[in-house]
Amino acid sequence: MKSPIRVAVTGAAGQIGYSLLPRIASGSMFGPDQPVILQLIEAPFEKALKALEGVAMELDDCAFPLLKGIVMTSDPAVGFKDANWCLLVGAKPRGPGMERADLLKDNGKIFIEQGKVIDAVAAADARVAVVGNPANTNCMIAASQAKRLTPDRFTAMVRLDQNRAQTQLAKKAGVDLTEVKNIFIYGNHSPTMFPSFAHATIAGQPATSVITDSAWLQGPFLETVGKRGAAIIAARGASSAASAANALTDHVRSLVTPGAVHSIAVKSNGAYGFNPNVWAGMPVRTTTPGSYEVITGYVMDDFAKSKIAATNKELEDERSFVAEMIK
Ligand code: NAX
Repeated sequence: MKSPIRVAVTGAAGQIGYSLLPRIASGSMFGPDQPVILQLIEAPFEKALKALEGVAMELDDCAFPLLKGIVMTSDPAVGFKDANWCLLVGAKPRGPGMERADLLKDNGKIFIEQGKVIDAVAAADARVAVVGNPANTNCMIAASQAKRLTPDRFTAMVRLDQNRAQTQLAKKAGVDLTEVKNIFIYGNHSPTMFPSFAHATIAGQPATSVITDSAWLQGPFLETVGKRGAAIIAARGASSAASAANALTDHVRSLVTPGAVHSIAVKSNGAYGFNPNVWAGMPVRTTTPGSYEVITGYVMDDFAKSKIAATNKELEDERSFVAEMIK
């Protein structure tokens, strides 16, 4: 039996947390032979901490053989202590009448503190995956506080967007989902993201030769993927939770599986024309567990370049809103 790894999860009593924790504890994220200790972090409010107790009771009642311990806390220094993975799901939601800049600043404070504490107390091999929105910029903010952990340790989730895009292409082509490969998400986790359909393949053929309706690819396809979160809120009365938890499971599982090819938001280093100071969705290949290389060399046509320029601009704007905080 391997020794347990420590997985810290913020926002553990939220709706994504509720779907996510059983997946971690059952082995879906780290494999069926990897025991885990869950370190659950919630906001310091009675209601949240009470709800967290209920979640922990349910985890106990699942009798997961891989679950070797549960820590519950509102203190990040306790929650992130020796954590091998830090899954940053908790964030402040946008309230009525709240400007995007205010949301960025409010969440910025949370991610500054969490970035500092993770850098101080997490395990030497710690990896961070950010889900709480605005995910790319929150990730950049957390990474900006780290002196010990290098920026490549900090990734943000665009896998839900990738999964959404994959399904839409499969439906349009009338093929099994598994026939769709190499659909990658570039840029921000927001409606400006760009799912690069021109590099995708369907049953081994270029997606654009299987789906020849380029107006659909450039219009309804991008719109459906980009606005899927809002469509789910309109239908369900609550934001995506099960699919987000599933996507985070995929994000981490791919990152611990050498050879996996997938989309994550990483520090850009200028690839594909992104500002080197923003965290942008990119295609990556996992090298060793927890490490990756950005796949470069995909050639972008003018349409793709204009979409990437727009999502890059949004990321630059978000960075400028919080510039004071990350100095
Ligand atoms: P919920 O509001 O259900 O849960 C969030 C939880 O975080 C709450 O229990 C809250 O008490 C806790 N929290 C707030 N501040 C905290 C802090 N400083 N430390 C620890 N816990 C804290 O939201 P949920 O639906 O679970 O969504 C969580 C986040 O994921 C939101 O920011 C949401 O916008 C974002 N999403 C990101 C997605 C992505 O693809 N990157 C997709 C799904 C989701 O919308």
